[in-house]
Amino acid sequence: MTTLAASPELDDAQRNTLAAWRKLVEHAERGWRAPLRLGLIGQIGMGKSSLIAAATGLHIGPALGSPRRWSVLPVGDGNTTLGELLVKVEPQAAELVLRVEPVPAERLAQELTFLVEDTWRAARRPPKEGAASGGGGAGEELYDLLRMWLTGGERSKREARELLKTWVTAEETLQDAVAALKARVDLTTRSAPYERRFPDDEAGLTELKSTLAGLMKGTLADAPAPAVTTLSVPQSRAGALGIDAVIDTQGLEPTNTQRMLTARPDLMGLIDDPSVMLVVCADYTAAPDGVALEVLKLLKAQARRWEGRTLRLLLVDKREETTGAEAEDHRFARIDTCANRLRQEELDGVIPAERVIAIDVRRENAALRGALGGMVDEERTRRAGRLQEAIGQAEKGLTALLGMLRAPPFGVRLTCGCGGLGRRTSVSFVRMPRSAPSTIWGSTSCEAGPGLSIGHTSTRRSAVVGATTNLT
Ligand SMILES: Nc1nc2c(ncn2[C@@H]2O[C@H](COP(=O)(O)OP(=O)(O)OP(=O)(O)O)[C@@H](O)[C@H]2O)c(=O)[nH]1
Ligand SMILES: [Mg+2]
Repeated sequence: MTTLAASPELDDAQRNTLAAWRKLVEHAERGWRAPLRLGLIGQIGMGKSSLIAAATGLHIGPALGSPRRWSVLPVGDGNTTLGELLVKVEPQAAELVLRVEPVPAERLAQELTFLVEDTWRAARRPPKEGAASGGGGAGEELYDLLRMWLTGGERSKREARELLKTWVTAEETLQDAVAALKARVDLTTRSAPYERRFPDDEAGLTELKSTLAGLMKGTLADAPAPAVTTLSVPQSRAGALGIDAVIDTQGLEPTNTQRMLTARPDLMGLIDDPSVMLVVCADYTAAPDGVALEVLKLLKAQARRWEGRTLRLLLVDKREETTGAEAEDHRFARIDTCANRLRQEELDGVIPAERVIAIDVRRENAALRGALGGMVDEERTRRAGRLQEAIGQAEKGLTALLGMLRAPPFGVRLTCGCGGLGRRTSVSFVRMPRSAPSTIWGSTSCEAGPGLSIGHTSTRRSAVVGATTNLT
């Protein structure tokens, strides 16, 4: 196969131009192929984990009534999810696989030192100065985990704190206190990767539920502090959502939101990545709450770069009664009020009213799946649009080039996406004999004038790019 760039008829400038077009199509093709990932962001205790558990089939029995009963993902009063939790949908998998990427040992040691220092100093300060310890934010939950480990398993956080204070203040110097506490934690185990498999049935789910709960609370023997927890779920369980992965995040405190948000690389990573579909979960009665507003403002600041992001603002409806005409009217009014507020904040460009939705996960699983399915369709269309645009530009470029060369003795074929899902994408402009057949690799190719054939193939979802324009 001779590439067009290697043709002797072309000069260097023309070759460089070709390379630039190829890059453009390659980039769009990579975007097209990128896994369909959905991230949930919101204040602590808003209902992110419950929603994900319902949507991905991670429930024991039907996902009806209180999520605390059926959700396999840890659900609680807030501060429940620790680190990032990734639910991956695996087409071929037959069992549930839990993998934990730990918080690195150095960071654990550092946190432990901070914790001891805070406790030691606080215990020695006069009471009026003795404000609450802990750095707040993302580190706060790690502190709680460390407290649990140091003081032993199932104790309450308050009890754990008291016990820790007793041990720490028993030491003469701060240095001794740090050394004594470090000796109590097996940092090697607590920072080693962890993996477990569970059968994909009710018993397996029940076991997984308690394992995950123990992991997040720090009571699971020999398990690390989780930085990223990955849960692989068979496609048959997750159903036909079409999503490759759903990302659950650690909730944000409602105070100091802007600072907390920008200090969280995991959340900023999701916000900055235009290929991630986003659901911002907000409080039903207060939406758009502080966290939602800050996330939307950040997205607005990027709007020029990432136009048309696939995004929803989801009001988690936790009212006692969410069925019946009255409850329904209330919901419409609430969404309306929320949309008005977004307009006042000039955020309706980022999230128009029709993308504000409300769901009560206790009884609206079908609506939830419908909403997520709609996001997937929207994202696919958006990506296809980008790819088509890039192909269109490359085609125009090729036409111009062939015009410059005047009656070249060859034809051109544009191929891309032949690498297969997850493999390297190749985009090339191939020099073809003039007599080459007009249809190459199936229905997505088309004849484009005498000797010129522009073909595009994508092994996946090829129909969407079938509308390659004819260049005659
Ligand atoms: N009524 C009702 N309650 C819900 C819904 N979603 C979640 N809850 C309850 O809200 C509480 C918090 O839910 P989680 O799923 O733990 O919330 P989260 O956002 O993951 O919380 P963190 O991980 O702590 O940030 C739990 O008591 C759930 O039972 C919902 O749609 N309706
Ligand atoms: Mg959670």
